[in-house]
Amino acid sequence: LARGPVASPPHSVDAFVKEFLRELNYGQGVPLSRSSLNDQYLALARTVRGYLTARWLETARKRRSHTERAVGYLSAEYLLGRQLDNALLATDLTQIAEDALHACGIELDALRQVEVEPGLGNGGLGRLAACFIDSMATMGAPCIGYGLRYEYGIFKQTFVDGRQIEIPDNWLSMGDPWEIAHPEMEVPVHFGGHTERYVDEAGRDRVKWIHGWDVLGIRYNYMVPGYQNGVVNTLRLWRARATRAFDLDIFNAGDYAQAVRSQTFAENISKVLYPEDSTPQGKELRLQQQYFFVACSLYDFIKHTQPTDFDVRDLPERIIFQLNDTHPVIAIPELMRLLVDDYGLEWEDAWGITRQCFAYTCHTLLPEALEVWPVSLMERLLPRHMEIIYRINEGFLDEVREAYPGDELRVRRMSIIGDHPERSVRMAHLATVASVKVNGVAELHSQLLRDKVLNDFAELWPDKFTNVTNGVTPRRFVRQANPYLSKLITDTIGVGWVANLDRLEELEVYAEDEDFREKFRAVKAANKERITRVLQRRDGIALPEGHLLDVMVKRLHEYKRQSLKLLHIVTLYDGIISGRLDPASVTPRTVVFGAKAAPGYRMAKETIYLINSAATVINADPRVEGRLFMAFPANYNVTLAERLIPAADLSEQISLAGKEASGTGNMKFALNGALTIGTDDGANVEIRRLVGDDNFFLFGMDEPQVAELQARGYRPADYYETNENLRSAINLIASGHFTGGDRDAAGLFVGDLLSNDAFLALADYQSYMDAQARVEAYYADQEAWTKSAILNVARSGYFSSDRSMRDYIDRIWHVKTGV
Ligand code: 26V
Repeated sequence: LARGPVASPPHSVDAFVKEFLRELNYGQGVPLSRSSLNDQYLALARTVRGYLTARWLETARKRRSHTERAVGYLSAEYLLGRQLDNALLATDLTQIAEDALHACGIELDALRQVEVEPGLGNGGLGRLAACFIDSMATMGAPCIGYGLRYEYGIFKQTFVDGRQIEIPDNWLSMGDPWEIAHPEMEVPVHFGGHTERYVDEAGRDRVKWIHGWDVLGIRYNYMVPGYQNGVVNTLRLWRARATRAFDLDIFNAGDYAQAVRSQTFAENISKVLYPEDSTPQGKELRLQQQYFFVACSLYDFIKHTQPTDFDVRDLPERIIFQLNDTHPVIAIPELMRLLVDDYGLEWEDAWGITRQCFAYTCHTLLPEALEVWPVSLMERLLPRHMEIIYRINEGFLDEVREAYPGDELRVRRMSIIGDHPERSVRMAHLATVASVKVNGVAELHSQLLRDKVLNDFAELWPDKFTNVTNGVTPRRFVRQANPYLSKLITDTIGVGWVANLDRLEELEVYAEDEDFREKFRAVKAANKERITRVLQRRDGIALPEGHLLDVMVKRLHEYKRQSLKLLHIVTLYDGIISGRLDPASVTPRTVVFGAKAAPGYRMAKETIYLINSAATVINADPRVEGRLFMAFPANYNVTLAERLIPAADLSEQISLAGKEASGTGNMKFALNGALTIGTDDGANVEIRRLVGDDNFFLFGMDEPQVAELQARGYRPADYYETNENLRSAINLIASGHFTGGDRDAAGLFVGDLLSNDAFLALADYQSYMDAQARVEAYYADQEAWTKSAILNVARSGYFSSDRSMRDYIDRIWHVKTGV
């Protein structure tokens, strides 16, 4: 009898039908004739998963037998998107599945719609993690993703009278066929209590952490298939469960209800994703989440993935933990604790090991987004870790004093512990001190990290700092999301581009080919028809035909300046209704917004309300009919992105220069043949350099100009007073025209723009309007526009996350690829 893994089922329609019916009958317990759509979807998903399993086990077996260095990607978020199509593509089963289901009287497309996407992330950072694990699998690189299995992902957004309402995302309610639970694999995680000093048998001073309370980490595995290469890596997410001791004590004391409540308390840890993505709230539960998943992951890696005779001193040869922002940075003192307290290593030896095991990616430039944790909270929740952080800081500040004698100001600036407004741990400093490398996510961002945010550290350790420009997976965001374009590309240059996106450059010559251009336009038109059907069905929105499709989709944040986009639309509208603008001279345009606001972010929510209000009024006004249309489908997510981005003509990337670390939506649009209107910010800089100035609409101040204006003293009212169109547009909003006469409703928005405007929307307004005029003129020449769109595709191969992974491997991880 074979004790190893079974083989995959054969790649044939017959075999697929057999597996599918078996899953339906034995897995769901229903005959085909009585099965619901959900039964069918679950059976299909399990069937496809079955095809992956043998490869997954085989990948894991190979990895165990070659003890080469692996990457442990530590991320509090993975914004995965739907799994079915991706798994079908990876296994090359799409056609077989379609035929097999057809034989059973089922449409594959109907089952696709059933899947609820796992929204275990907020935005860019979480989606990036999902792209990275896809690319690592496709490159056959050893990588295990670690994170949290939130029971509730990012909230579902709905609009009631134009205002955002958040609905819990109960994504697991219909069952998740992709996860493999291991309830028997329990990892103990401790919190609270205090520490005690003692002397061990060898006469050494040691510390013991007397825990206050514990929870258990339950392992959930997800398969991460490479693109048609037989590799299947692992994403391991943790769920919190109460220990038995936790409730038994109280139970024995007779208070059953309290026992159940405390169980809930422990299990709350993995209950919900925090929906803030820029301003840390310093919430205790969030720190619990961070420590919980990181403690589980380190324990799991050391105890469960390494041979039993493994020596922790060899850890740097076996693993590099990549810290996805500061969220998992508590892993640093946790590893020190394991090495010193549990494995009995000397402090200096442990620190030498720890300093080789971590690398840190920073994803922001906003000072308010840098996480800090109050010392008081740390002492209460993780007393041993707080001691360790103090000791790390002592050693580090000695280093600083040695390098800069007498410079106590610098010592204070660089300290891991900050004093204002309260004593707290600066997680970015801790990460920087302990990491082999620190990277930003686009060239400009990395440079600003070096020159500004982490300047003192870059002076001390210049070689520690590096850049890895973000990327996106071409499997999901081109091959799956844009089947028409994919077919055109494959018909033209062959199929190799899907795993080697640089090959898109072979399309460059076709920009001059009239026949190809026509086909390219037909693809765009077909994608517009598709999004029209989607928005009709999903939101009841009727998109007009034949418009320039202008899309701004991203989290709602002031620095991203959805406000500026709104000012543009209102200016056009105002121009037409006031008679200053001849409607016939305005390019028919549909503007689509997609954006969630953090539930407690007032200004962001006001902006959503204003956009919705403007949409209602503008879409109903016959004076602009056929010229201007606005759509704001609720609940923008990965699934909608996959439909919307391929249809876009114009990509809005209009953040204030120096604020958007990279952006990744910008890359997805360019790869799908949209032209960008954008500032010199984040990865826009690199996109423009690669696609060329003629194929990109640049506007606005650059970062040095922004810094200069702010140093001079920025007065938004000056722009209002001197720019007539701007003044008129703002007045129209302030008058309550869009908000049913309610002036207060627009008050916060207008008031802030005129008196504060922290992100300089008014300063960039005229330049933005001029760039939009250039867009209109260029769009009128469809041949020229199409050429530029093709060149955007042909020159954007660099933005594959496969290339990002190459860069991480070469500059930071130094792991081997290929199986
Ligand atoms: C930050 C925080 C702050 C504490 C509260 C919870 C929370 C949750 C998520 C985040 C992440 C914000 C940083 C982020 O998403 N940055 C984005 O990362 C993208 C990938 O690198 C990049 O393309 C975007 O420009 C950047 O804004």
